[in-house]
Amino acid sequence: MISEKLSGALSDQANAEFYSAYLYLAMSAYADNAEFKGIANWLYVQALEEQVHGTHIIKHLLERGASPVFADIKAPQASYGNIAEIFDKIVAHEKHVTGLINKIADLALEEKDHATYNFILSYVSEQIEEEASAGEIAARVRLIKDRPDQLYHLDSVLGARQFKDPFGG
Ligand code: OFO
Repeated sequence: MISEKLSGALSDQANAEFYSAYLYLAMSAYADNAEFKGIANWLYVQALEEQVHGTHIIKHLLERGASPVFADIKAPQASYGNIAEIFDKIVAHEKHVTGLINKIADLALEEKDHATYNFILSYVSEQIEEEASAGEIAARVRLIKDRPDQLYHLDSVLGARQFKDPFGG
């Protein structure tokens, strides 16, 4: 049986994942309205992935006989100065999420809950990818700063992203 402390931490993490989904959706709406439809697509696909991250945690809690807690999801920032600001914020946000995941891994180890430790490791790996892809796009956006033609090229590249289940389900 999973401890109340660990189950609470996982419920909080599910909430953080759904907040991430909401944040990416708000960013996607901003990009869409600014006519960066490809970037809007990339962000929308990311929002879908975040929903899977959150749902997967809820399912894990149920499998372990725990009751997930469904708390309020705070409103995300909806307005941005430009595309560079969006990707810089994403990099900072994903680093923050990595910190949250690592704390859960620490707690699972401390409690010798190997099932939760094993479960959370997939999120540890996922965060490596999340930070890397956001960091790569942020760096490219910074490089092409004053060249709208290049930004539109990046927009069409990011428009090709398609949703795929991050856990391969
Ligand atoms: Fe769920 O990884 Fe991003 O936030």
